[in-house]
Amino acid sequence: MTTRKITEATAGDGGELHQTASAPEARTTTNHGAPISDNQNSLKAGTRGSTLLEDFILREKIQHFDHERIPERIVHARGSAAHGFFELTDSLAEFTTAKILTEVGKKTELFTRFSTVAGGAGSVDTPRDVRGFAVKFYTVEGNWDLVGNNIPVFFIQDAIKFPDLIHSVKMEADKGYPQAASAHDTFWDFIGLMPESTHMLMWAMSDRGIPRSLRMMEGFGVNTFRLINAEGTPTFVKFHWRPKLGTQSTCWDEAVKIAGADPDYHRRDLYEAIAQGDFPEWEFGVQLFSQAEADALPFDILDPTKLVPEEDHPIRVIGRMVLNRNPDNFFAETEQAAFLPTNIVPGIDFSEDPLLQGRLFSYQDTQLSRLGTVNFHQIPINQAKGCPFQNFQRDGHMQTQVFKGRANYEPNSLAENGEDGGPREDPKGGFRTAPIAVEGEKVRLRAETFADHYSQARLFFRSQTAPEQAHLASAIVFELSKVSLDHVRQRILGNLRNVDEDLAKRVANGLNLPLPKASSPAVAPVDLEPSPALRILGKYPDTLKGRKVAILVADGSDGAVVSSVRKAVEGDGGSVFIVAPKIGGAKLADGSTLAADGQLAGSPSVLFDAVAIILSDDGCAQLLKEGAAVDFAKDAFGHLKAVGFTPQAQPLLDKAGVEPDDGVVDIAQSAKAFIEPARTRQWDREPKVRMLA
Ligand code: HDE
Repeated sequence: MTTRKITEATAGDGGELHQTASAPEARTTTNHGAPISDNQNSLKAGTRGSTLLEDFILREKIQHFDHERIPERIVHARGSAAHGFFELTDSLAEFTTAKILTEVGKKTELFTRFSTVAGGAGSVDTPRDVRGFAVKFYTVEGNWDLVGNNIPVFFIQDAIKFPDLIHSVKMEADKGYPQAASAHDTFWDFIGLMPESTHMLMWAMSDRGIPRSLRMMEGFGVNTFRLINAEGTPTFVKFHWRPKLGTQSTCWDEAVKIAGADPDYHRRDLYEAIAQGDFPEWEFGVQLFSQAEADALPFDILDPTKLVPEEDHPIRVIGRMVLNRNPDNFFAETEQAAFLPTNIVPGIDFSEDPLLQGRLFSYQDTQLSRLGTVNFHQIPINQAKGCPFQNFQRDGHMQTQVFKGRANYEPNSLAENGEDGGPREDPKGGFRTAPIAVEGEKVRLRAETFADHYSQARLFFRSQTAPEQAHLASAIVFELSKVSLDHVRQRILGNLRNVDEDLAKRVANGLNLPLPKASSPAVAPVDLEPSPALRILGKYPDTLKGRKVAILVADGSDGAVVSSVRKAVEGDGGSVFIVAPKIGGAKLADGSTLAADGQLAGSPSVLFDAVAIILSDDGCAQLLKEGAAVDFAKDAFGHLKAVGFTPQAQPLLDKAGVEPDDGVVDIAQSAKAFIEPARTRQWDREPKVRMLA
């Protein structure tokens, strides 16, 4: 009797905050449906006694919790995803029978997951890395997964090298670090010994490796596929995604600081944009090649370390992807999503690209270890939604389908007895592999057409603008400075001489090392016509759309200037984020309070695309004593952002080393004048703030 009273009293501690239910549909139950009376206290032998093994409610709850984690993806573990749709705008009926590529105007549901490659699931969003760009289209002919990257080429030409590549880039086996970073011995050791990786290395070391937002990245199918038309004629195809918001990257110093300020920077950015109805959108395009056109290319279309410049073979835009819904549950959807390059639909087929061929095995296999069952296709995010999925595969772990009848084999004649005989193959509408002729002996060899490893690396480097080349060279200097093995650095420098003599010299200078002999390439590189489409800078129009401008205010700030900046920014498609020393806001000159969206220490300028510093004399005097305010201005300037200011903020700018230039704008005079520089970065400023290689 005493015990019972005390139990009720204990349950009542905080009971006012505690909601209870009596209606069956509202109450908490065990996994097997038994209603739970108390979800706060375990069953004990007396109020101060040991917990009883008999407590099945406690055991079930804890045991389920103990098993909440599943193995993370061995690569691409860190990811963020969203639902959306694909809409075809131009039919490819001439080339394929795939409904998703021929029914103009039709919207197909999809789920897209972006990821980094090297880091674990809990690692930061902004390391220098390749980004995964995986799209699952729920088509009426089954799921089509286009599992691509934000870089159009890959490090290796054959799948058999993939485990070595990944072992080398992940944290070193003995030390368990560095996490999510390629700047260490083993990665550069592997790369130096693998000249075919040089082209992709250029991309990874370029600004593409440190994107500003997942919404501002291009995407590529990388491997060559085939489209098959009604006559059975194959056409090679390469797939492209182009962001409506344009491409944009961070500065390296900025990416490093964002990692501390907001490790979830990209995930939050994607989530918030969609939650606010600012839906990210990409154009979908294809490059198409007949066999004759492919044969005429200077490179092998089956070689995944090569691209085909869009200046030579333009991208035909045929549709768009809009991401318009955040996942309801991160684990159920983003984590359990299983992408498979083998998910293709009738009218699309593989090529013999030896990297793709290996991928066709790997993904199905990895899902078995990650999701633990051959029935992972029944998890809602992986289920075909555009059509039924049915066959005679049965049973297995976590079977959730309840099949009726006894037809679980084929052929069967049960229908003749009036029973349901089950699904049947469809010789006409079913998937058919294109009857491509094959020949040759069984060999472990690579085609000679794969042997030129440097020409396209050179093409990429020489196609970049001057600031992009400087960033690329500086990135290699940074990474090689973290490498401790001199012979590894020497080998890389030797390889770089085959890419571009100037690049090699700049890197050697940056390391303060002599330039070694060039390594001997298997095939001498050739000079190709530069391809401006390989740049980020200038490729898309400058814009404030999807960008965020921080306005720093303190007590005494002029509300009229705040309003005019807000109007100008929002009028140009950007959004505004008010930063103040205290989260409750600042008292403006007119006595009103302006609520803050973020407190200064937690909202450094690295998180924004441009900043406006609107201060009174007193407010500025106070902020001169606040390191976070000085860093706010200093970093914005150092990261080449537009800095708007009121003249009263000048002492803060002086202390932060902000010098006048076209991107430093007096917004008390004109908020509009701030907009043009705010749409981009001030590249001319860079030599003033950073020593680049
Ligand atoms: Fe992957 N890759 N990969 N990969 N990959 C995986 O599958 C693999 C490659 C890519 O958001 C794994 O489900 C091999 C190229 C993305 O869930 C695994 C080879 C490209 C994602 C795997 C490659 C990619 C993965 C790990 C060389 C760009 C994340 C977890 C033959 C075209 C998908 C998983 C998501 C994931 C294997 C090369 C893109 C282990 C063996 C090239 C975007 O199966």
